[in-house]
Amino acid sequence: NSVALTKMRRLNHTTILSTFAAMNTPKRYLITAALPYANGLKHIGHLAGAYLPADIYVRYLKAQKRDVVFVCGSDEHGTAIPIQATKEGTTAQAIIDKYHPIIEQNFKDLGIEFDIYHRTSDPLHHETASAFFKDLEAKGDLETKTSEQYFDEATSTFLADRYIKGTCPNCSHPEAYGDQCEKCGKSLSPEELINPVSTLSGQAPIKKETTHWYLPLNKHEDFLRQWILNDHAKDWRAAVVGQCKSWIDGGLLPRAVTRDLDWGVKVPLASGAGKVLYVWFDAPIGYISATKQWALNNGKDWTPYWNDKETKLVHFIGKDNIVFHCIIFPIMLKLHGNILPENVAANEFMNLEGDKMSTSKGWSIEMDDFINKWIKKDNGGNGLADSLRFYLTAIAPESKDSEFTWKGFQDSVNGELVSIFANFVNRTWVLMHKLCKGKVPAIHIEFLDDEDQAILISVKESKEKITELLEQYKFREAQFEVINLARLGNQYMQKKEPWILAKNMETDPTAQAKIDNTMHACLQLCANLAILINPFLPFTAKKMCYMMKVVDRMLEWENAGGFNLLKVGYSLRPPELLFRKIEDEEIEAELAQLKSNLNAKKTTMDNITPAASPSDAKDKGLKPEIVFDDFGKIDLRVGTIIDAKKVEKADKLLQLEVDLGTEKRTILSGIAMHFDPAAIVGKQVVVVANLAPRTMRGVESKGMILMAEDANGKLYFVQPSEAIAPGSTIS
Ligand code: B3M
Ligand code: ZN
Repeated sequence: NSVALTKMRRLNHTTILSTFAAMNTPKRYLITAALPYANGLKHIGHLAGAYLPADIYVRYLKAQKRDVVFVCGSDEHGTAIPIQATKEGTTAQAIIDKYHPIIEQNFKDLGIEFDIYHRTSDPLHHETASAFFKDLEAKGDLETKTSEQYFDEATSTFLADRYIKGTCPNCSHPEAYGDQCEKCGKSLSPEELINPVSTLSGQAPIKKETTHWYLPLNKHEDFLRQWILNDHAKDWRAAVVGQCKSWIDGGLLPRAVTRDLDWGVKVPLASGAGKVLYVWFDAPIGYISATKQWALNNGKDWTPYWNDKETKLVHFIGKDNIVFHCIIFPIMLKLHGNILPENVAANEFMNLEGDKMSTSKGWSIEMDDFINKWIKKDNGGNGLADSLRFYLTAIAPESKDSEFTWKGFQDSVNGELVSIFANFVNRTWVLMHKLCKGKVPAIHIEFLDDEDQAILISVKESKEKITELLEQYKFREAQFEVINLARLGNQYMQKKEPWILAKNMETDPTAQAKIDNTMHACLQLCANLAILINPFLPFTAKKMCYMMKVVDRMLEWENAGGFNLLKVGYSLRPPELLFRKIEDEEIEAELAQLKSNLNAKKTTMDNITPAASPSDAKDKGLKPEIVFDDFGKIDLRVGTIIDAKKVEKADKLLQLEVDLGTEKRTILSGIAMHFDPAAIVGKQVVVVANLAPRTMRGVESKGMILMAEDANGKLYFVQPSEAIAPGSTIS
């Protein structure tokens, strides 16, 4: 079969000039993963959102022998830390000293391999952040402004960020913080909160004058438009570009970059005594300090990683951090003379068993818990860290929110890792030991056939595809392709049936040669699988190297795609157990645990927090059942919008005048980001007419209008099918 042979040789000895080999390779890479707040344990949603995809990308780049530095570390400032200290009855310093090492170790146990895991409490970071601020201040890039800010009289504290809570103007979540609503992810300022209260005293704050430094984001709109909406519209994820667009289109405002707090990086100016840098000003600078520390540790120069245009900077984050990494930090970098990110690979959220993951509510799986329960208990010997990595990547929320379920974990591990990947590797090893004396068998050219050739071509093609997907940050699909290749391996072996040939040894003199060819191909395929799976499942790849008696260098990417990885005659070790099955009882125990965590937290939380808002039920199925009388209490009327205008200093609110037939009402509605006021005058709407009035921004809102929202967050008016008299009832 000489045709097959020539083709096989050609494929083996020429490199396919893929689009990527031809593509310009950056001189070096700097990869960052969001710095976790060291205020508590981190859950697997965090892992799936930023750290795991970043780690996969970095492992791939390193296998490509690229110059890459992967930085991360603890974010130890901001109000989240002292607040946790109060909760645990200790100091902020004690909190970060407790959580920093735990989180760092958790990442290690899950195979997330940073080149440096730094911390923002380090003096090097304080120096770096101070110098950065001073530079911008000296160049006149910051503005100062004196304004009235919320102040808690009971504790004599200015209330910024997490020291203030209130209702989210965007989604009505009653527990939104002064910097962000954790429910809908919107970035907020304390002024936007409805009915704000101090989280320190529980009292409504007063306003008091204070002076702060601001970064005038508004002055950089043109730059952002050009850089994001024009230059990166195609290569960034659609959701990232979309969020940026709505921020820019909504009009950017100057953003305070200092705070009246004593925990953080001190403002390095005499006039800033008693103030610190805003945590979101200092934290991303933490990427730079981490790079500096890495350079110091390794005798390297950090500067080209932040200053040379030939460096490719990529941030891995969760979607709630988009505005900081795509808008605020890039403006800071530009002003400071640094390079800008080439990409910001933000993931959506990963939910858990039908609800949003939340450590405080007890509805989450902490990395620490998973490690203690699953990995440590089994002596880490069975690839459970990789099993988790595998499932999290298989359901990676790359383009939409996804959902972790314990059943899904079980199905994914048992159905793909165990019965496809591990099964192929294990069968290959067992048969090779049984039929080929534990050595890599020779190839017998005269017996090679089309199937042998096809499997080699599949390896080449799959490597190309996986490479392409990884370069595009499509980790989920890339991993799927690796499993597909193992699936092909199983099919190939099934067709070849070497165990049948083995039975015909006496009658068929060619049987051993054919068995050798098949087992040779299967072994080479396993070696390829080790290389291709390595970015995703590094522990597994290592075990496979051990089985093959090869050094880790074999895992270099350029080695994949050929069938010459293992030398003929080389003797191999017995098979290792790569993964174990996940049993039903284990899944049931986890589900029961989750429910009891939730109940335990719920009893403690019921005393301190208001009841969940109706919108809590929004992202999952239906709200709890009600009786007709509950519904009957709501007075719904048809109204006609007769006037609409923006509310000053509230970019989300529209002030509507609504004709209700017998009276005209002023109603504030959080729809300003969605509708042009002029375009909605004349529209009919459904009004909750007997809702208690509420004052926002000094305007009394009497009633609420109903809106429908689709999965993309787009809003629609709810209205009668034809225009009818205002005041008409709805029931
Ligand atoms: N610590 C928020 C978070 O963990 C914040 C990220 C900082 S990245 C510079 O989601
Ligand atoms: Zn919200």
